[in-house]
This record gives sequence, structure tokens and C-alpha cells, in this order.
Amino acid sequence: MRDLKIAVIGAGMAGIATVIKLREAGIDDVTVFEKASDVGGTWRENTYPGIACDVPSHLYSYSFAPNADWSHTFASGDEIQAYFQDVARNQGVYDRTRFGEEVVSLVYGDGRWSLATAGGYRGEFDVVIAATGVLHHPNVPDLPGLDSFAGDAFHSARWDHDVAIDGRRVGVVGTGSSAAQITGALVDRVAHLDLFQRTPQWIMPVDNTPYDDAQRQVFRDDPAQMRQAREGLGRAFADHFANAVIDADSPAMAIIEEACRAHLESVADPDLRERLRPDYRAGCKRLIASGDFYDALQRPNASLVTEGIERIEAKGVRTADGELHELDVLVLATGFRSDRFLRPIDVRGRDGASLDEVWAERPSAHVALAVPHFPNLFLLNGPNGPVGNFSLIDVAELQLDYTIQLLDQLRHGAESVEPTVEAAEAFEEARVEATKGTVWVTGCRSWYLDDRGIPAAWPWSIDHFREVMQAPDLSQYRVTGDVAAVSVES
Ligand code: N01
Repeated sequence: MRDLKIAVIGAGMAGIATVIKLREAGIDDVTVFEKASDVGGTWRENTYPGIACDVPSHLYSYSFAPNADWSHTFASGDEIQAYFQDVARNQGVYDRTRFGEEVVSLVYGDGRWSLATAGGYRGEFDVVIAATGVLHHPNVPDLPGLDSFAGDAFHSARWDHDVAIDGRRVGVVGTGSSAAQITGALVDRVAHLDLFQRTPQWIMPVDNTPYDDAQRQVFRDDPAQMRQAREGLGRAFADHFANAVIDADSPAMAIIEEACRAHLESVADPDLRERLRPDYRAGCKRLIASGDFYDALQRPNASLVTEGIERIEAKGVRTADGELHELDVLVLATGFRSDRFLRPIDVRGRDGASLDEVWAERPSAHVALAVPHFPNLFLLNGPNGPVGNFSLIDVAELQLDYTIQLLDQLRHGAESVEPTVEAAEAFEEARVEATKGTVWVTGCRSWYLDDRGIPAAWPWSIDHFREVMQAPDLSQYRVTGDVAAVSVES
């Protein structure tokens, strides 16, 4: 069997899993390229006050590395980051990783990828696995005058911990999941908090129950119980959320909407309540899970600002009604450019095809994983995948199982494997059609929607994703070289 030399881009959640799962499959010549100085990806970069994951922690854990010690149902960001560091350390991922190496170009030719980094490294690989994340490139809004602000301004994913927060006047722009968590965490620390809301959000109430010592001991003593807990959470998450949003008319969707409506009724001041009321359906935008957001906004030192932002001035934010909201610190919780994926890496596939050109209108990938004309390149959590309403850990693990079966083609003598144009187009056509039944198209602006207003997401169930990821259908792939050597069950 041929030994494959594999490059992995990114040492976040998916990159760590890649090293481990490839090794399990007998593929050990793996180098991870990480532009930062540590593993963790999202959880290394997002360190804002209040950060947590809204996927329950026992579900947001690798299936192969359960963690009996999660402190809460929804663990905090630093606990999650420590988990990834531990797994990476215990499984030798640090040793495989070149830190401080930003990949800038990938060029395919004669069955190999030439990889170059900004630091001058050059190497040849049989396969590249991009584990570069989805919500990675901050969306810094083009607010007039932003540079003139005399205080400190930063994006939520670039939190500046040298800037004092306590007792100061802080403004938060945005009402997404990041802003909701920041608002809840900051309100009791600051002199005044202004939340600049462009669009109200539906908020799903959640309790973040701690696990006590006894429960943690049970999980430690009996891993089977912990596995069952993970499976139960996965089932509940799918039934009550993931499978609800893909069917706008489902009873589960109605339950979510009712829970959000009832939660909004908890806001005592009718004026504030109405200003917080969205005019679109719950789940259309990525649903926010929070138990403290409304409470925070009802504190005497919090203001919800619904007038549009006209410009930023030295002293603060000037809104369209002419009012100046004076601030010391401005937090831009304004989301991410969710259409970037592995760009800005310059990727050249077969016959010089440029990924940037192929994706000029919008990114797409066959089963969210692979792109015609770009052989032996796999994108974990790639375009149009199950994002936002599943545990991305499960998604990455399933994609890796599928990818490893495609790699078997190469290990048994094939030179290259890539999806056919026909298969990728047929997949995309079916996907677009299926988005029509989802709640994402019921009338709102969100990061799910592409430039056509079509959700750039997997519009089917997680069970269907599991089925598709069971085994590649080789009729959808162009395999070159010694193709008869292996067959993959389908
Ligand atoms: O970003 P977002 P996020 N002027 O894109 C507003 C995951 N996540 O970082 O709605 C004024 O959701 C924008 O307004 P509008 C999760 O999947 C998970 O919060 O477009 N406002 C919106 O309110 C999540 O969905 C967790 O009108 C501007 C906000 O900024 C995803 O990451 C925690 C503006 C952006 O919201 C992204 O969440 C955090 C402008 N020019 C993130 N530009 C958990 O697990 C943008 N906005 C809990």
C-alpha cells in the first residue's frame, strides 16, 4: 500500500481530529500547518467575556475523546480550549504541527500539491485537507469614521484584554450569538452598556446547568453512561433544533417559536419588549440561546439602541436621530465573512484552475467536501455543509471517515480523486431545491444566505448527512491512475 504524505491546514477542532483519525487509519505522515502559535482555532481566537458554546459540551466533544469533567451543560470557551489543547497534547498533534506557518499557496500538478507558506516553507504533498473553519474571518463593518474613535475598538473575535472594561462605558454593535453572550457577561461590570441593534433576534431560553462532582464521577467510572449521555444529547439536539429548522412547518419548529415568544414576554417594559421583537420567524437567523440576555438589557445601566448608526466619532457612536452615545470602548460583534473558507490561500488545481475564480460567484463543494478540478483536496466543514445547527465536531468526524475511504483509492494506486462536475452540479441543484422548505428562507437577513438569498447550508437532516458520509459513491468521482485496485462499498 502506498504511503501518503498529507498536509492539514489549521490546528483547530477539525485539524486535531484529522491527525488522530488519519493515524487510526494507518496514515501517519501528516503535517499540520497552523498560522497561529497554538491549537484551538475558534476557541483560541474568540476569548470575549461570556464566551461559551451553545451546543451541549458532551455533544461538542470528539466521539473518540469523551470528557467526564465538563463543568456545565454548555462549557465556557476557555474550558473548551483547554479540552482541545489536552486532546492535541495527549494525541501527539502538537508534535505534528508547524506553528506560525501561514499557508499562502497550493498548486496541484502530477498528482501532488506544492504547498508554500508565508514564512518561506515549500513542500510537496499527496493530499491536502483544509481544516480552516467557517466562521473565521471577522466581518469588520465599514462604519463611517470608525478610525476616528478615540477610545478602544475591536472585533469580538479579536478581544483586546489589555483594554480595561470595568466601570467604563461600553458599546456593543450587533445582536448575534457573540453580542448576546458579551452583553450578559459585561453588564454588571461596566458603568454603562449600549447595545446597538440593527435587527432584533429571537432568543431561545436555556439553563446552563452545572454538572456536580457526583455526576462527573459517574461519567468517569462508567464511560458507557457518558456515551449514552452524548447520544441522548445528539438525538435531542437533532430532533428539537437541527431537524426543526430544515422544515419550516414542522411541529418542532412551532415549539421553538412558542418558546422564543414566551421568553420575549418576560421583558417587563412593553416598549423595550416591542423594540426587541423580530418581524421574522424564529430560526430564520441562527437562533440565539441565552438565559441572561433579556435580564441584562433590563438593568438600569443598559440601553438598547435601535436607531441606525450614522457614524463613529471620536467620543462615540452618532445615531441617525442625531444623538451621540459616548463610549470608552466599542465592541464590534459583527460576525464573520462566512464565504471565505480556505481563502485567501491561492489554490491552483488541475490545469491551473484557480479556486478563487471557480468560486467567483460563491463557494460550493460536492457534499460540502471536495471541488471538481481540485484533486486530492478535501475541505472539512466546507461550503454548504451542515453548519450552524449541528455539532461541527460530528460533521468533521463524519467527513473524515468518508475522506479516508477516498484516500484508500490513492493508497491502493490511484493518482488522483476528485468529484465529477456532473455529480457536483447535481448535488448543488438538489441542495438548492431542498433549501426551499427551510425556515432560513422565510424572510430575514442572515449569514446563512448567499448572494442570491439561498441558504449556504445543508438543508437535509443530520441522519441524511450520516447516510451520505457512510461511504463515497465512486460513480460521483473521477479517479485517475490505477483505479481498479480498490473498491469502496456504497
Ligand atoms: O455574528 P452574527 P456572531 N451595523 O453574524 C450585526 C456562532 N457562534 O459572531 O442581524 C450594525 O450572528 C448584524 O446585524 P443584522 C453561531 O453560529 C456561536 O454573533 O445583520 N450591525 C448581527 O446582529 C453564530 O450564528 C456561539 O442586521 C451590524 C451581528 O452584527 C455565528 O457564530 C457564540 C453591522 C452579527 O451577528 C456568528 O455569530 C458566538 C453593521 N454594519 C458565535 N454588520 C455560541 O456557541 C453586522 N451587524 C453561543
